[in-house]
Amino acid sequence: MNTKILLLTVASLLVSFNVAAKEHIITQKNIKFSTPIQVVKPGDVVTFKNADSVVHNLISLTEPIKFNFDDFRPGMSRSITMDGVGVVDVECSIHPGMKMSIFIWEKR
Ligand SMILES: [Cu+2]
Repeated sequence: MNTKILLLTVASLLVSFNVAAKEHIITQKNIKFSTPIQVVKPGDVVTFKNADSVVHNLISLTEPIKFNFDDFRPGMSRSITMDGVGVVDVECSIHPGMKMSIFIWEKR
C-alpha cells in the first residue's frame, strides 16, 4: 500500500476517534463526589455511580441539563448525555456540601 494513503487513513481514523463522544464516570463515595469539577464536550456522557453504602440523590436545577434522581441507592448508576453548553451544578440534597459542577465546553 502507498505510504501516503496509509498515513492519511491512520490520521483520519485518529481524528474520528477523537471526536467520538466520551464517557466520564463520577462516583459518590464517602459522602463526596469523586471530583468537584468535570469538563466535558457537548454530546459526551456523564455516568454517575453511587459507590457508597448510603442513599444519595442527584439533582441539577441548572440549564442546560436538569435532572432529579431521588432515592439513588448504593450500586445504582445513571448516564446522562450532556447536550448544550453551560455549567451544570449537581448536588445531593440529603448531604449538605455534597456538590460538584460540570462544565460543558466546546474548544474553539
Ligand atoms: Cu448524598
